[in-house]
Amino acid sequence: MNTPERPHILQIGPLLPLLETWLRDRYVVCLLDDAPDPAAFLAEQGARFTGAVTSLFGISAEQIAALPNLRIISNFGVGVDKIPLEVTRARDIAVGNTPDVLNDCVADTAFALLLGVARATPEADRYVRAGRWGQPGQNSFHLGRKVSGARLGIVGLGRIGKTIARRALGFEMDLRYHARHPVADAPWQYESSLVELARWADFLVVITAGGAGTRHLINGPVLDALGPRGFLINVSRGSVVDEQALVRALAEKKIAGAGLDVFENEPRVPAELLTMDNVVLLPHIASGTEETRQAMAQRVIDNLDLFFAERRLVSEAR
Ligand code: NAP
Ligand code: 8YV
Repeated sequence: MNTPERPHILQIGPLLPLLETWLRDRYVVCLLDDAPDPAAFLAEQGARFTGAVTSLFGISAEQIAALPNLRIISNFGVGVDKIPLEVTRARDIAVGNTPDVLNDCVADTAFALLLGVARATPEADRYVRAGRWGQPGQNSFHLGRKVSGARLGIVGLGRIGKTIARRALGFEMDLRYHARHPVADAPWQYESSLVELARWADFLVVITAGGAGTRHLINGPVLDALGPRGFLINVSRGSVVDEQALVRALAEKKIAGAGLDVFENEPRVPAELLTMDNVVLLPHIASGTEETRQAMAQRVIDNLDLFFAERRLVSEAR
């Protein structure tokens, strides 16, 4: 008896090795990067793929157009700003993502950045490693800023924003938030004006969705309002912050510092930031723990398996 052929999946960009193994155990997987001429490959072979898996690389409208039988895109990540949803909707292509399983780790990373920049822990670490501690003629390490009890403004009170808010309770922080709409069950004060939230906050943590709707939400006026004693933390998408305005604000000491996990042109980081001690820089690792990445990989698989079995997803991005 013939067994039905397994669905063909187009893999866009490298993935967690464990996920690559799981995918190949279940499906016929083809890595687009292996093709010497990806566009020619898609033109010739695109019709055989019913599924695609991607992550931060996304998938372009042109690539989708070259996949006439595509039914599902399973994204390794909750943010789907690199997937053209207007195109997938028009073609009735399902888009799966990985919400909730990463809330804890992204919230933890927001606090790692917040504490890192306020207490200057990376800079202090460099000071110790350089043998400067206790050296004659060296001043003692400069004082940091107190986090416990400080004012935290959260921009985007979604799944991760709420998790960050709960972490802030442990630090007895005073909390307000901004989003386009107040959140019905949130006990914290809603601020309809982002500039006013920035003016109030000691720490402004950005955790909105990315994409066109939030591009450069954090701009010059918001940074001016945050002021010379305010810190910016970004764990959402680089596109949400006007990076040139941020570099200027840091260089001119218009804000106190920044903790950044994401950048406008990753993996490129503006050269000016590399020499600033009041900036903590991470290579987009907010969800990057063994536990969370494995849970995200499982969700990528579950979304595919459920879709091919029952035309449903565990978590669908809309
Ligand atoms: P979510 O539950 O959909 O929350 C998104 C929040 O953003 C909502 O509160 C939404 O509220 C707000 N928002 C959307 N557009 C806005 C706008 N124009 N102005 C102000 N607020 C706006 O998403 P989530 O699961 O918390 O994830 C949030 C994002 O974090 C993801 O989309 C992803 O880009 C990013 N992320 C980054 C990492 C990382 O590794 N650094 C990891 C995971 C996720 P309203 O609709 O009321 O405006
Ligand atoms: C990345 C993220 O997907 O979930 C998101 O939106 O940005 C991250 O979890 C992850 O780093 C994979 O590249």
